Amino acid sequence: MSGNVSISQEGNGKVSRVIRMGTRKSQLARIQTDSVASRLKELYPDVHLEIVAMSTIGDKILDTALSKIGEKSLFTKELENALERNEVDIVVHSLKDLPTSLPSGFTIGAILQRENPHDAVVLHPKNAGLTLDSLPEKSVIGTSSLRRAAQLKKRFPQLEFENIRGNLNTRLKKLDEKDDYAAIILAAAGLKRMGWDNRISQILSPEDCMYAVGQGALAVEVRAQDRDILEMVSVLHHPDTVLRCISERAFLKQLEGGCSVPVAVHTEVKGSMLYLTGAVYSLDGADCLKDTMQMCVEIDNEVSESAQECVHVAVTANNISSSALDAAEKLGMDLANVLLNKGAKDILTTARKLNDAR
Ligand code: DPM
Repeated sequence: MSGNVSISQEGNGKVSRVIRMGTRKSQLARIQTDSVASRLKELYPDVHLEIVAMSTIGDKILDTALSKIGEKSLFTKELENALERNEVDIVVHSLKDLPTSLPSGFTIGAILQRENPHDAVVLHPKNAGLTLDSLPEKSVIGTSSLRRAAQLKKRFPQLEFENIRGNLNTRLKKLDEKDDYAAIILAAAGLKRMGWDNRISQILSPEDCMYAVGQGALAVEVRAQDRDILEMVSVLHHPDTVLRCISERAFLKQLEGGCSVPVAVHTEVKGSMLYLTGAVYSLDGADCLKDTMQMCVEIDNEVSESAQECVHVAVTANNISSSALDAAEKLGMDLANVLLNKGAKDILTTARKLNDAR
């Protein structure tokens, strides 16, 4: 291996490669980066890993709802700048924070096995034992996700929904130390990674709230031209997760949705079948278009030649059957087209306008 990989001389005559991993400074980002680092360390004991922490615009603007900050790829831009300048070689993200198209020069070189992708209810300690069904009427639920609010407003009309911002630590603090929220909604995956499983009082079923595209999966972003690093991280790919997430991302991309639109999904792999349920909502959840489709994603042995490599919704997975990847991407696009034919564009355009005007 050669290319952009730096070499460090360890003084004992041994030469080892140095791989620098960029991360945001938040505790969750650090934990996620460390978990990928330890996987890489197991797989490549000779590699020297360095972790470079930086803050991003998203971390600095803590008081504005995510869906109202115009900047796309809020949490990823500064890290990508560092990748581009060769200051780091690898950046670990929550896949759901990565847009369906990346700026040219970047690709997702690995998608790791998905954690629980569902959303979870975290209660104010005074409400211990209650559920969204049994909380008192007009209880305030904290979430800044248009997707969560839309689905839950429809399902639990007796509750009220308000924005809450900040990283996970800040949100839990706001919940526990004030009396503003009866409960907040967060991804189960983030809570688990932080070691806060014990705060999960309820996991929301798909009937209550479907998850965001890519939720619960970690992604490794690299320079698209960096063959060595791409090959190195590709062994981290979890094939079922990759197929599910490619169909979800293709669905979102075809709808022209960003990371803050009321779009939700649910996917399953059973045998060689991939099932995708996708939905779009008005902000109050009253309008909803939802459908399910499936596709055969049988893994044949025809793995694409790395020379003529293919990228699916910004993901490079040369070690997974290209026909399976193509099928997953087609499934997402087909389902989006079904919803677009039923008027999904109007629902999303109206939702976007109303949200911008708030
Ligand atoms: C995106 C959304 C949120 C994050 C929108 C959504 C939640 C925003 C909010 C795209 N990114 O889910 O509808 O609640 O104000 C984010 C979290 C994780 C990754 C935190 C969370 C951890 C889970 C994971 C923020 N990004 O959703 O509770 O790795 O999937």
